[in-house]
Amino acid sequence: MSDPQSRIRNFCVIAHVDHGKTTLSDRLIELTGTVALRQMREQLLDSMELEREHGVTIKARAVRMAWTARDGEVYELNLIDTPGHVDFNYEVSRSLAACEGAILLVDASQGIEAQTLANAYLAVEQGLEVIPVINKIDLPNIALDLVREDLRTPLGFKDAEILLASGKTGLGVAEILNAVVDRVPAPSGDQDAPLRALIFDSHYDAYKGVVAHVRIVDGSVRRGDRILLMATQKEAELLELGVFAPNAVPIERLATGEVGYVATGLKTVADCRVGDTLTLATDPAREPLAGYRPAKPMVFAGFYPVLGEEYPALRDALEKLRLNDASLIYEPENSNALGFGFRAGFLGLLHLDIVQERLEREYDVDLIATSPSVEYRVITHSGEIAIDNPAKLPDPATIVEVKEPWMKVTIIVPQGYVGPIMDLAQGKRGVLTEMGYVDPTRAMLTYDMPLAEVIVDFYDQLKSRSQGYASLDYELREYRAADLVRLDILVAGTVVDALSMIVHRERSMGIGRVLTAKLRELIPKQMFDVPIQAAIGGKVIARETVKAKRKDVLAKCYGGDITRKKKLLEKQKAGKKRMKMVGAVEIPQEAFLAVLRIKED
Ligand SMILES: Nc1nc2c(ncn2[C@@H]2O[C@H](COP(=O)(O)OP(=O)(O)OP(=O)(O)O)[C@@H](O)[C@H]2O)c(=O)[nH]1
Ligand SMILES: [Mg+2]
Repeated sequence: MSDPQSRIRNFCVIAHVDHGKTTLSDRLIELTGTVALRQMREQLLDSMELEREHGVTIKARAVRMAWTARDGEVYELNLIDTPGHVDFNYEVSRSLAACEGAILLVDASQGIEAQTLANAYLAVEQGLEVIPVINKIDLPNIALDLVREDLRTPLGFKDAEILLASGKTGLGVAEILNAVVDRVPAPSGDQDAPLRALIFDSHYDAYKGVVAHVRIVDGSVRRGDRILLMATQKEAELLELGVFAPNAVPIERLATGEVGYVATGLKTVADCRVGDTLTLATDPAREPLAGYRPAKPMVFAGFYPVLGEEYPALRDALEKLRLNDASLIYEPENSNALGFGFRAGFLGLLHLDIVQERLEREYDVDLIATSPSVEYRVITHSGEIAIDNPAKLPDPATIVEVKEPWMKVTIIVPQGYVGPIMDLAQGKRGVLTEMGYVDPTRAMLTYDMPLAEVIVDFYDQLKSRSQGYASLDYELREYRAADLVRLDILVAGTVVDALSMIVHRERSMGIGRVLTAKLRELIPKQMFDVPIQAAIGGKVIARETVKAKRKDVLAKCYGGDITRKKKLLEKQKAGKKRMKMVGAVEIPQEAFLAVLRIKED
């Protein structure tokens, strides 16, 4: 028998969103007999309620499988299913660091898309063996030759390397497992060296504390070992370690090259960071592993409890959630309108939505989210500062220059839609930098575009103008100076800091007008007239008024129908949940997000 380490294969499944990673993982899990058939369900690895509802993977998930290869030996395969959405790219890059190989899936009916390229490049950069697989070949009317062309030209694969499969019917799945065994190298770590394990993910368990998901790079670890976290210098005794199959199954020992989990018993996030190296306290490694670059949040928003007394609950919830989400960052923030809350940073708008939903569902806190903002770099006479909350933009007199983030935006779109997409990009201050073709039917456009424009309904517009066919990827290019000013909103004469935004001076008038009009619709009538004003540097540029209400709600009911009355009151109560009293005026959640729905015309 060969040495066990030579029979380990660590690989992940990467692709554009919806190209079938999780469904294919189901088939891999089934064919290897990892889960009993009666316990199988579709998209097994999307175990979070939110993932199942949205049909989208949010978290990378690891699974250990056993596979008897053509040489008759049993191999230990560690699979990581990754998310495809651009916001969760950090999950992908961390997963890649735990693997020697990657299966790159391409939907046969779509061809390669923006995220296919982005993820493939990531895998190649990290030195992984990439196995290209054309998936969903059960679908009718597919043009396999075009998809092969996609994989040949932009990505440089050879026809002979490309596998065909269907995660739906199971076709080609055994070939994929065999290719993993044949093409992906075994892990190369040193069994006799001191333990070095890379923490690529973590979650929190009420009983076991912080559970670190690890890839053992060198050495091995056993139950009962005393471990040391190299970055934080925290020690802990391992009460449990194990593998994901895909549920946690305790085992006695994890050896070089293996993927599994260790329960640290630690109670605070900061002690056991994703990217840190775990070693033995009794025989520590000298050098930690390279780890990861920290996640780079792109959009920021304030989270405030609807009820002030829920602040501690929100703080606890964020802390716990942070354990399951290495890319979430936050710090306390104080708003004169909304009170005590947090400013949190996200990888994108979907990430923001997901975090908000998880906080409300899993931790049962009601919160108000302010409109998302990007991070600005402000050069003042006394130095440079980063501003992620528009309300904090300093006095214009002290500002030399304001810079905003610009992205490199890649769009893949069928030729027929190139015109409308170019119009859209130009309207968003986009500058075309490159135009090429991925195959004879589809163009690839590269733009430089301000992130602030990308986050305001660019994706939705892109989809609607291309009938769903365009795909999008973006990454930070650089910070560029622009003529930016702070637009303040006054409700009943008081500045509501949570509604402030940073806008282009040229467009500030238009935005001020649209925003005040929008707010007039969204802010419910009060017992008195409520003026809503937009101002720049104290100068009012737009004004609307919410007229005082005349009748109370019940006046709408005819007769004495009590159930109807009740319903109406209940509805009103539910609506209230998402309201915040600002001075004497109630402002609903939607008002804080109105900024996102601004369309000037
Ligand atoms: N016809 C067909 N449909 C498939 C196949 N594989 C997946 N699908 C469908 O494609 C959709 C997306 O599948 P998922 O497995 O969730 O895709 P994913 O790549 O994991 O998606 P994300 O994790 O959100 O990026 C689902 O509606 C699946 O039922 C296949 O081989 N054939
Ligand atoms: Mg998935």
